[in-house]
Amino acid sequence: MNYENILYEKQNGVATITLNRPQALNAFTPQMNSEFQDALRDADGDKSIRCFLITGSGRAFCAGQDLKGRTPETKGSLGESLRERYNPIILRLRRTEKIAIAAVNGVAAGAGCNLALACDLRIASEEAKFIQAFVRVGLAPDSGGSFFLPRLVGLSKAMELLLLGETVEAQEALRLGLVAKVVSPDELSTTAREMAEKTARGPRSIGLIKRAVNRSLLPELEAQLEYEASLQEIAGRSADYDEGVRAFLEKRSPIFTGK
Ligand code: T3D
Repeated sequence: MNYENILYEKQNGVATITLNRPQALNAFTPQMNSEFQDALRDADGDKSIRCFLITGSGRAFCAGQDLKGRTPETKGSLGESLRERYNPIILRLRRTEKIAIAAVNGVAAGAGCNLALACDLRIASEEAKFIQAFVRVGLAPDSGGSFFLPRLVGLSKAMELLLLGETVEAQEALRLGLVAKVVSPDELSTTAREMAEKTARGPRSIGLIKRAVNRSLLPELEAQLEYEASLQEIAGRSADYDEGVRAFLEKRSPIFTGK
């Protein structure tokens, strides 16, 4: 497959995928999603690769779903979109023995935030921000946000972040345990690559460590992803979601009615 919306390279046991739509803060279109899934599938099937390194180009990591394709006329079924486009990514990242690292170079919002949370390790630039943006546009969390976030930061903080949709800056993310390390923007790619190559050079047990942790999580994760999709189907049909998307595209605050 020729990639237009991602960059993909393999070196020293590490497959690096760079989301590459900087003009839209690397928001996911169906094409970028399909390219990302294809690259992950390739890396997962390549015996020389033991680590995935995921990052974004420009000033963002990923702003989640591209909302320009989500007007009332074009939005379609959000539940189906999650089942086809997002849940397979999250499941592959968790099911594989290969280690997934997110190098969060800038803002990570919505499904972009939860893509980072699904990875085994996150290293953030001082400019990174984490936003559970769903509520801002009238949606519920998806891509595993309702699964990973409470496990990472505890129930109380998770509810605060999900219900209020406020921005978590990099240092706060470190304090909360959302990320393993914060470095300057200049250091991010070198430090993330060093971490990735270290895991790629690690003993056989690296994959077994992931399997051990996954065993306690995976059955619940699969069920939760499906449940999120069914809830997002409801949210996607609401008047508030249409208003949320319209307001985002018109660069104004939404006026929600609870309907
Ligand atoms: O639909 C389904 O299939 C279900 C799945 C849903 C999963 C989801 O991810 S839902 C959540 C979608 N994402 C969001 O709600 C986040 C939307 N973006 C933002 O809230 C803000 O852009 C940020 C907080 C991330 C960053 O703010 P800021 O002020 O730094 O940048 P900006 O000016 O808002 O954005 C810069 C450009 O990127 C701008 O384009 P322009 O005006 O320069 O032409 C903006 O429209 C574009 N952009 C940012 N995010 C998206 C986007 N374009 C399309 N979709 C986006 N998600």
